Amino acid sequence: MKTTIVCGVLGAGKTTFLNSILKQEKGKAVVLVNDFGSAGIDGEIISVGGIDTIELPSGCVCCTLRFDLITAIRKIQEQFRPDHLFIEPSGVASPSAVIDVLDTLGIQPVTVVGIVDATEFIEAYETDMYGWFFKSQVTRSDIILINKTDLVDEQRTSEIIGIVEMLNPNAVIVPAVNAELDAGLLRHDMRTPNKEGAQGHAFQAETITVLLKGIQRFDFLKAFFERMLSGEYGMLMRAKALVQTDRGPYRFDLASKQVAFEIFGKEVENSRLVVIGNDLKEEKIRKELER
Ligand SMILES: Nc1nc2c(ncn2[C@@H]2O[C@H](COP(=O)(O)OP(=O)(O)OP(=O)(O)O)[C@@H](O)[C@H]2O)c(=O)[nH]1
Ligand SMILES: [Mg+2]
Repeated sequence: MKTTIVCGVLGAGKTTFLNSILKQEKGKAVVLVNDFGSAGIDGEIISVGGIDTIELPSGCVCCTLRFDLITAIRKIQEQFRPDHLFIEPSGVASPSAVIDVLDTLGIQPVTVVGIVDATEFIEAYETDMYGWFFKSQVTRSDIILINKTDLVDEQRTSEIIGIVEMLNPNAVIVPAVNAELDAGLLRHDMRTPNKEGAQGHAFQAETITVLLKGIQRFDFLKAFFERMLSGEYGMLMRAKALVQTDRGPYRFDLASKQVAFEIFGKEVENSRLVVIGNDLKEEKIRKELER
């Protein structure tokens, strides 16, 4: 079983990458997601494409979930016997912990794809806003996608490539839009040896999950997502939702200080929204949504 680990900060484009690469996959693929308080949103987004998707409970693979991860991978091997396992750890995890687990289980070959969000990479790098695991996502990756290059100019993309090259001279670096990668590049003979060892992570963020009852008004939710950008609900890093609205099933995203929404491929039974950030105004958020 070959394994691809997809890492990158909150909202960088990991799930987008999976959806795109899975379309090119010829063998049997299974996806394991460990999302940061996502209430199963990523799992549902991926499985709508017909791919078997297993969710690890909310938490972080590099801290409390090591045992769960081992159990889940063993189960996947027995139950599905996939040719290719894709793992999307939460955006606040270092790939090292996952690589460690795969080593322990004797699983190879393993490729790590790191997704960099071009709109915030330089700020995150210069201010060290995510702590050490952010650099570790770059230094431990074999392929690095500089994603969302449609939202920055060429000069910015070149600057990012320069920094990424310096941090990881061995990686294959690919600028991308919508995390598109030619699957041919996903060779599994490119792992660089693990010099770093697993560490805990220092990043902290709050997460709020809101369950939305009944059919929601599309216009209201769109406006709510736009208001979230203004800072009135706290320091938001990421929000996402799957919602059954009066215009049908919709997926809403807030990432890279942008709001996006698109129609979702199937009816949403349990409409839900996840907000991740700091100093979140939970009461205000709930009051407005749980009316
Ligand atoms: N403009 C633009 N938007 C993108 C690009 N790639 C992804 N997005 C959007 O960014 C948002 C987040 O993408 P996801 O793929 O869900 O990101 P993620 O890394 O899986 O997010 P988490 O799992 O929550 O950490 C979605 O609205 C995507 O459509 C890109 O290249 N350009
Ligand atoms: Mg995701």
